[in-house]
Parts: sequence; structure tokens; C-alpha cells
Amino acid sequence: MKPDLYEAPDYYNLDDLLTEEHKLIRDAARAWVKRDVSPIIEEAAQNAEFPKSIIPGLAEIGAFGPYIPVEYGGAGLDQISYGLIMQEIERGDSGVRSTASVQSSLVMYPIWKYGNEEQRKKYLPKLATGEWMGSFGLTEPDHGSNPSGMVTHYKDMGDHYLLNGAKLWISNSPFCDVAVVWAKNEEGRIHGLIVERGMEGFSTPETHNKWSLRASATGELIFQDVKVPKENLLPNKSGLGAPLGCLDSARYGIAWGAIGAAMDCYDTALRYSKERIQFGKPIGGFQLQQKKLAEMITEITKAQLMVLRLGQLKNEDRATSAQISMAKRNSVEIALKIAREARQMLGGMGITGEYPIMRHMMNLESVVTYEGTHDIHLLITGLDVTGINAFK
Ligand code: TGC
Ligand code: FAD
Repeated sequence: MKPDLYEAPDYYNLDDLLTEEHKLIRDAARAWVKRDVSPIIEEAAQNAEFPKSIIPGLAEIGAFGPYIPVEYGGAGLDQISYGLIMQEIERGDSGVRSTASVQSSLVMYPIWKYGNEEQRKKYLPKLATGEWMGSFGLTEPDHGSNPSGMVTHYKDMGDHYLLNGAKLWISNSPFCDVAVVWAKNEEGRIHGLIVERGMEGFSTPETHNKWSLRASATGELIFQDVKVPKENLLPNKSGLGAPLGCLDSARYGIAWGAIGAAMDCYDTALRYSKERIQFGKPIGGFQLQQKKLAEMITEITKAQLMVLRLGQLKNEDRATSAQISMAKRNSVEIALKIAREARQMLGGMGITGEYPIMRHMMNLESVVTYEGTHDIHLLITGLDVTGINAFK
């Protein structure tokens, strides 16, 4: 892969709206991605390997639990800082951002919000440093967009719970130390359980042959009569709203993250357009290429404004789930379109690993599907504005 010459686009001077702390945090994440992610990520993706060597670096830049209080090992930052970190990481690779999203919003968040003090103290500090890595099991082979139909269940055996079922498409599963698993009790109510590697009957086979998110490990969580200690049940929230609450936080991070991927594609295409000569002049001098670049920077700027406002609302605890859905959907949509246009601008070079665009484009095909598909988020907006449920 070519040297990383990334320069972040900021067409509307949004830096002026950030605090000094925001900029310090963002710049530290940006420098880390340039130094530690860019040089290795293409090879990791080509080899379909999650680069475990980056785990300590992710912890150092505050990517594991950015908004979790310092007393539990988190960085204690605000929601805009969280978003900026996700933007920078996904500028490097969506798979690396996936690992951070799962660890922070899908594992640390439920333990912090729905767990008791013993659970917080036992798990959060080790998750914040990356000593333990987590995964989140909601999706099942027959229940993706409709998680309320899940069949994974547990029985109360007196001194422990007996867990049976299977989860599919689980990020980080092949190497996770702990898994936050959503399962139904005997009354059919959904609860969160913390399952630990080593518990008998718990296995995590890897899913191979992905063309997308190749630098992220994806797999299954299989439970065959797993004895889960009673103290591993998350006591403070149950029902589908519990996992969906975690998704709100992760989807918010993706809304920022996907813009990072778009910014990288735009920056790469802009530089290439000034260097590549055809018909005696840089291709950036042709109107058709300028149209592509002008539309890319317009969409990036609109999306940046949207997530910044969403971050302000999150900081004030006023962001609704529907607002988060709209931003996740919009950011991923513009990022995918920009990746496809940018790839064309590089001609044949665009399909190679010399440039990051094709990797971003393939990654974004997962991002547009996970954490709620593009259709599901559109239906969430539809329901919000009409009051009429079109899911069922
Ligand atoms: P519905 O009846 O609408 O709601 C059930 C209960 O949940 C509440 N609720 C929410 N709570 C918090 N946040 C949200 N976003 C919420 N949305 C709904 C709701 O108020 C209700 O509460 P209560 O107290 O009345 O019971 O549920 P439904 O069965 O009709 O489903 C609605 C739907 C389709 C929107 C939802 O199920 C959905 O979002 N489906 C998509 C599934 C999804 O996003 N899966 C993601 C799996 S995890 C993942 O992909 C990780 S990728 C990680 C990475 O690598 O980055
Ligand atoms: P389905 O729900 O079967 O949907 C198929 C198609 O039907 C989609 O186009 C969908 O939009 C459409 N559709 C479904 N319902 C409706 C409807 N009511 N109206 C209109 N159209 C509809 N899950 C986890 O729990 N944890 C993870 O860590 C995790 N990581 C993932 C990593 C990757 C790489 C991928 C690809 C997925 C991951 N997922 C994870 C799963 C992800 O959340 C699901 O794939 C997603 O929610 C969609 O579910 P599905 O694949 O079963 O598709």
C-alpha cells in the first residue's frame, strides 16, 4: 500500500465548533491510525486476519469505552469525542472500528448501564485496557432484523442458569474473552447474560470467506447446556429495549465512523485526480471528475454537520433513537456512494490494494447491513414521522 498521505477534509471549518480537548483527542487518534493502522491494514485484510497487535493502541487512544466513567477504566469523554474517535478509526478501516464499537457500546455499555457494581468492577477495567475482549450476541441464524423472535433461551436450575442456542454473525467472537448474550427466560422475557470463554459447552467458530470486513474476525456463539453463574445475569434492564439501547450507542458511533471512510476515499481520489495525467492534463481538470469530487465533498460536509448536531443532542441526553437511525443510514449511504465514485476515479488502480478505496467499499457493504439494515433504518424514520408501523 502507498504511504498514508491523508489530509482530513473540513470544508465548512467545523474544527471551529470543536473544543481544544476534542481536537487533541481527534488528532491523537488520527496520528495513531496513520502510524499503526495504515501500514498493516491492507495486508491484514488481504490475509483475512484481525490484527491483534493494535489492541493496546486502541485502548491508549480511548477507543474502548470513551464515554465510560474513569472510575471503571473508561476515558470519561463526551459523545462528540466518542464520535471523533470512531471517525478516525474508520478512516483507517471499518473492521477496526467494528472492534472498538463492539467493545465500547455493545459490551462495556450494557455492563455499565444494566449491570450491578460487582459486574462493573470485575469486567469494565479489563475491557477498557483490552486485556479482555468482548462480543455481543443478538443476531441468530433465523432472526436478524427481527431479534424479538430469538430462540436462544435459559432455564433457572436453582444455583445456575442453563443456556442453549446459537448466535450468528458475531464480530470479535473468535477471540472474545467474554460475550454479552441476549436470551429468553422461561417466561419469554429477554435478558442479558455475561458468558465467559472456558465455560463448558460454549464455542465460537469463525466465519470464513467474507469479502467484506476482512480485517475483523466474525463468527458464531454456540451454547450447548452452558452453566452460567447466576451472578452473570445483567439485573437492571430486560426486554428488547435493553439490547436496542446498546445499539443506539453503537449506531451513533457508526454514523461518525462511516464519514471517516468517506473522507479517506475523497482525499485519495482528490490527490489522485491532481497527479494522474490523461489527454495531456490532470484528470481533475475534466468536468466529469470535478462533478464527482464536488458532490463527494458536499455530501461529506452535510453528513459532518448532521453528526455534530447529533453529538450535541447526545451530550444533552436529547437524541432520539430515530434521529440516530437517520444519521447511521445517511452516513453509510453517502460513504458507499463516495467509495464507488472514488474507485472509478482511480480507474484500474482503484481495484488494487495500493489504495484503500476498494477495501473501504467492500467493508461498507457490511456496515450498511449490520446494526440494522438500510431498510430497517428507513422504516424507523417512516414510523417516526407517520406513527404507522410498516415493519409487520
Ligand atoms: P419494538 O416493539 O419496536 O420495540 C421493542 C422494545 O424496544 C424499545 N426500543 C428501543 N429501545 C431503545 N433503543 C431503541 N433504538 C429502541 N427501539 C425500540 C421499544 O420502545 C420497546 O420497548 P417496550 O418497553 O415497549 O418493550 O420492537 P420490534 O420487535 O418491532 O423491532 C423493531 C426493530 C425492527 C426496529 C428492531 O428490532 C431493530 O432495530 N432491528 C434491527 C436489528 C439490529 O439492528 N440488529 C443488530 C445486531 S448487533 C450488530 O449488528 C453489531 S455489528 C457490530 C459491529 O461490528 O460494529
Ligand atoms: P435479514 O433480517 O434476513 O434481512 C434480509 C433483507 O430483508 C434485508 O435487506 C432487510 O433489510 C430486509 N428486511 C427484513 N425485514 C424487513 C422488513 N420488515 N421490511 C422490509 N425489509 C425487510 N449481529 C450481532 O448480534 N452481533 C454482532 O457483533 C454482529 N456483527 C456483524 C458483523 C458482520 C460482518 C455482519 C455482516 C453482521 C453482523 N451482525 C451482528 C448481524 C447483523 O446485525 C445482521 O446481519 C442484520 O441485523 C440483518 O440481519 P440478517 O442478516 O438476518 O438479514
